[in-house]
Amino acid sequence: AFIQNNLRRAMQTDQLRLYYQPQFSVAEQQLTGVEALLRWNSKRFGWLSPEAIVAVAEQSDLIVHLSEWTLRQALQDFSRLQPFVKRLSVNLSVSYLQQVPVVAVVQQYLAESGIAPQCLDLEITETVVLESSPPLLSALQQLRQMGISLSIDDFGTGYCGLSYLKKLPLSTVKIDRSFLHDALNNARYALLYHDILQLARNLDLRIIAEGVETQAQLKFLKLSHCHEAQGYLLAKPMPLAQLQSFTKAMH
Ligand code: G
Ligand code: G
Ligand code: MN
Ligand code: NA
Repeated sequence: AFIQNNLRRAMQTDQLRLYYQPQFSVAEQQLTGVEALLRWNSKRFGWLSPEAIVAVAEQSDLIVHLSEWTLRQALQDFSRLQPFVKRLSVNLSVSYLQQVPVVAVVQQYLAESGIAPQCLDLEITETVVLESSPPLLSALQQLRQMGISLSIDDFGTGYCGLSYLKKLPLSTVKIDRSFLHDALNNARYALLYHDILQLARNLDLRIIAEGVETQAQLKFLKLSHCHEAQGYLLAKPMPLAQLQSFTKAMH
């Protein structure tokens, strides 16, 4: 409860920040989009990981405020990146999606910011499968029909089978960075990585490789015809002002 109150105050006093990590096409290394990542430099606790912040928020209705703050702030920031950035990804906690009529909220924020739904991508984790209910599935379908894209984050780490890939209205899978790391250390894991890519391709999903840290990994992704890549090798998460210079310099 103590840390919850601190987080509540942090939100009220403008202490939360969004950083942005660029994503690139593997073939040409062109900027394809940016992912918003939550940051909180707490006076009391120092830098806290977004997982920790979200876990605290999920214990109460704070997750609703936090998710909506993030979505609204990211869309507002994104309007300042025009025309250099074409896609914005925002992580949404499944517990938020269960609590709120998310379609109406997203529609409202898009209208406020003047951003086209085709520019917005929402990242959810595989836990959505375990928690999925008919209303949640229907909300995801409506978001897709609006033109918003939906990504599965940390793909492969959720231990929940694969049949959900057909059931959920997904556009993208983001392959967890642990698989890429393993692929370059072990030939059998390299084959596994290829199989994951093939599976996603067969389902017409766009594929983003997470955690690209070395040239060798990037080369592996090129040879494997992976679509997009994100990672420290290409660009680290950065504040909006830095992203603005970064994207201008790329043009
Ligand atoms: O930025 P970093 O790599 O530390 O993020 C760690 C994890 O926290 C990532 O998996 C990311 O998806 C998640 N995360 C970052 N920002 C948010 C956010 O605003 N909301 C939610 N639900 N998760 C986030
Ligand atoms: O949503 P997700 O957890 O995938 O968010 C990406 C997280 O991974 C962020 O917290 C970001 O800081 C981190 N990250 C991004 N690129 C790299 C990378 O190349 N290597 C590692 N280890 N972490 C990364
Ligand atoms: Mn993510
Ligand atoms: Na991830």
